[in-house]
Amino acid sequence: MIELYHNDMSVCAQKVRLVLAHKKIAWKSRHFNLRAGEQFTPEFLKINPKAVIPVLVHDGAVITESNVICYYLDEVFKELRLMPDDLVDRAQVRVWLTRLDAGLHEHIAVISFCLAFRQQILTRYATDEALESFFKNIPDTAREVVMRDMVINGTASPRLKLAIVAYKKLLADLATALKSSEWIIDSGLSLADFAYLPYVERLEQLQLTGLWTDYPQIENWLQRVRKTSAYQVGMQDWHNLDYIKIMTEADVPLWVFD
Ligand SMILES: N[C@@H](CCC(=O)N[C@@H](CS)C(=O)NCC(=O)O)C(=O)O
Repeated sequence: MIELYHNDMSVCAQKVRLVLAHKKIAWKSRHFNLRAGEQFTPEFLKINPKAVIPVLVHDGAVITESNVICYYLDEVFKELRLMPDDLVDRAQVRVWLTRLDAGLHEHIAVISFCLAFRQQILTRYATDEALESFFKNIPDTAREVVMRDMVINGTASPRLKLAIVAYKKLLADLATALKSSEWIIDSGLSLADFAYLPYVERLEQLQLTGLWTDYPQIENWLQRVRKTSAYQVGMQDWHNLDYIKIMTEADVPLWVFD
């Protein structure tokens, strides 16, 4: 049996659900409300001491890290492979996915919080005391420090500048990859497309499509990947309209598009 601990709008959970959907694998949902802190329960900490989702449990074996989960699923369920046959192409897929772990994943959280979700937290914890106790309740000091910066400084956070620079570079590189190819890897639809779709869609939800107006091939790719049934089942069916609404009201400073 496959169980997935996940969240409807978490980008790295979306990535795993896309792979499950593409391969038509049946799975049992263990959905967590991250804002309510369900990832910090003692039961879940036994499953993943890092207190993050997604986590896949396959016949009792616990697999963490969304990229690792995707590779695992592609190796165990060999139908409808998402890793290319060619070894060089396969290495390229790994390079793209590694790039998410090497900063882009953290950067998308910074962009999301600084532009949109901080408002949700400021509204929910409306007094100084309530906000302070929200920060103090984050069990990991590193996460607490980042959360304080994003919520308090918002669009003035230096972390936001770094994140935007990193995404501009990513979009330029994606545009180059997609210039003469329908998919990120020339040989066809691969894990790279499903890994990046949630991140590019998140930028779109945060009103940042202006970052790729010079790259029509990115918009074309976005529409192309969204036509897959995996998108419908793995992402669209899980869209949380309340969260999307918060993102459509994102407070995007003009310097982002400079
Ligand atoms: N490198 C990890 C990152 C996992 C991660 O950051 N998950 C986020 C959701 S996208 C999470 O669980 N956050 C919990 C929290 O914010 O407390 C992966 O790719 O699985």
